[in-house]
Amino acid sequence: KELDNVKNLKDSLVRFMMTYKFALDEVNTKINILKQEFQYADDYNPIEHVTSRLKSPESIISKAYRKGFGLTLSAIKENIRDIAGIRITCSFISDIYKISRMLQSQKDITLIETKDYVKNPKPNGYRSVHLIIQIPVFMSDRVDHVFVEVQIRTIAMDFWASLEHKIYYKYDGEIPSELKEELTEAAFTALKLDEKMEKIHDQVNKIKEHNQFESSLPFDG
Ligand code: 0O2
Repeated sequence: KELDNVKNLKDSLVRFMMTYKFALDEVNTKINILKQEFQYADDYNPIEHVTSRLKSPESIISKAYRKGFGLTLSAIKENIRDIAGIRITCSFISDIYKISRMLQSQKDITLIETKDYVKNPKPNGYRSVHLIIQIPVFMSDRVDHVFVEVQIRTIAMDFWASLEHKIYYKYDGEIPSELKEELTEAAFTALKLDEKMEKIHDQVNKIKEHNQFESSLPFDG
């Protein structure tokens, strides 16, 4: 009976998932607009790349089991807020906050939660800013308010996280302690690199501002 329930739930989930796909499409469009506008207006685009994914029905069900939520669509809809996930990779730490502010200021986006693992990294060294947002999806007969998880990180943070993620799955979550230590050290190196790059970025901006100021001065008679 339990297996039948899981199968029925899985079928309904396929339809349920469509709303999340539409929500992803909407947020992807928003990010694309920001990206193109940055390029035109600033000649500098802080968004390096964007990826998105829908959580598979299998991993939604296993998360619901693991967290002890009821196996109903409404319980899943309310409690699992990373079914639609978007990851934005940018160049500098300051860009993370710039992008985060821009998304939050859009009228149809409701910010539900911010997890700032850049200011408060996880013990293993994981850094990123996670926003749980909610956006309206207009269907033919209703408006659904859908949760989307937006992860914003630098290239260095992304490099570290993708390797750590692979290792985590390879060892089924039980990373040997020596490797764990090395990963935490690597996270620290990535942090130092981000800080160094931010400093250089600031210096370049100052030089640019100075040159713009100089060239705006009237010619000496
Ligand atoms: P995937 O394959 O990227 O979707 P949860 O961890 O989901 O039970 P919560 O509070 O929702 O609980 O998690 P949180 O802290 O917001 O982080 C969820 C997602 O952030 C993960 O999704 C990862 O994408 C990323 N993440 C968080 N911590 C780490 C980490 O230590 N290392 C790496 N590489 N990624 C991390 P999923 O579903 O685990 O994976």
